[in-house]
Amino acid sequence: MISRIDLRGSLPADLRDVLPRAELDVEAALEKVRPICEDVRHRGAAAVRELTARFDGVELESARVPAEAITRALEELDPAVRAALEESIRRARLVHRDQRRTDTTTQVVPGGTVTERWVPVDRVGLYVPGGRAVYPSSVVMNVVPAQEAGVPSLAVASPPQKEFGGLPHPTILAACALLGVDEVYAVGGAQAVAMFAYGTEECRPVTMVTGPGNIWVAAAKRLLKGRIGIDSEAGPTEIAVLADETADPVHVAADLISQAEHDVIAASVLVTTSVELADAVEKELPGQVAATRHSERITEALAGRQSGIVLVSDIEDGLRVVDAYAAEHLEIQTADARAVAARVRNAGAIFVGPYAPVSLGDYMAGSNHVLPTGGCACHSSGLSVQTFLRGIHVVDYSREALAGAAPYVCALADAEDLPAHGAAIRARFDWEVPA
Ligand code: HSO
Ligand code: ZN
Repeated sequence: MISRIDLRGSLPADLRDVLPRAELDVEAALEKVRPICEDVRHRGAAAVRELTARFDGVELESARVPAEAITRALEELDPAVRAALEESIRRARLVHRDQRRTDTTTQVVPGGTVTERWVPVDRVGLYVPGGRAVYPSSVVMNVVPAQEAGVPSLAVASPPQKEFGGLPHPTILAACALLGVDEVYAVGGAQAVAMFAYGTEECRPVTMVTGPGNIWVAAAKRLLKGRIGIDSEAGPTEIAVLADETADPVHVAADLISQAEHDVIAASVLVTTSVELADAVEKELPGQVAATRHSERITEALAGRQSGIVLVSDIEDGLRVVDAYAAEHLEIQTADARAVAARVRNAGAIFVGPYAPVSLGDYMAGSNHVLPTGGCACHSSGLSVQTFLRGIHVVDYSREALAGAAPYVCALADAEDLPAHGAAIRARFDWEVPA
């Protein structure tokens, strides 16, 4: 059901060659998405309406979801789900509030300061997928950091669903209501990203688009990046577990299965020093998979070449392997898990010890679940308050402070053959460079 890679003995020089990984071909979708984006750019709301009829089979007079529909979705939400979402929002707010940054002022020389001022982007468009993956938890994970960053304007777009009268999925609307988001559009796919980027008669343009989506959404984000800011491109979900003989195979198997549940191309990787644990997990998987609802999807994900059990000689090698893999989610289930976790350098999020499964992080840990996939954790972080902030340097120098810098500026300007740069300084001192 899951393949094995034996790396006991010496590790290969480039571990990434032997570690399994799936890739999405976003490039190929770019050409299909380009005319859609152009159409929305030139014809605005009319184009959005026609594309929605074509792709979603829904005729809508307006893409904007009426306020009553959002309120009603919350009223009709299962109280247990409402309580869970409220608690998820509360915990996420605690963590993300602490990520806020304060401005810093550095005195570089007497009379010369640089202040770094943190300013949120003006307006964010959040894309929320419809169809099979209806994740109100992802609405929480995107909206909370934007709100805590102080983003003044936030709009959500999610595909219209035929079975809900052309509105986005009701749990998505209810999550928006709980978060205080009242600007919601029933638009999906590339046309939603284009609507946000260019704006239409119905929707003001945004400065940044975040949120997961299918390949068309990813392609539209890549195409329009620059005009708008985007978060990192979210690929299929990944879990890696670094475990030794102290780990419980029942828990390890359950955690591997939990993320395989997302997608047939989701990745579940166990890295272990213990052959006994590997055997026990392998023995445990079929029963647990058979007992769960999405067993077909999970079986395909576990059997795929992106998943596997990797055997290593010791924890040192295990750490090398998980660092090379740079998983979106990494669980540490070893003796002294905290100490091992502290040594990990590359992971989107780290889950320490037996009582911090990834599912906790998906919903209720307070951490963010929008994390770098595909190995991008070696250079990027997950969604946070920082994603929505810009640090603006404010330079404030007195005449004396500029005089002190003048000879240096002029010397470097001459060295770069940019004499007008030096002249801009000298003009302030009657064309003399101060001594
Ligand atoms: N594990 C997914 C997030 C998620 N799980 C949403 C359940 N719902 C990517 O981090
Ligand atoms: Zn998940």
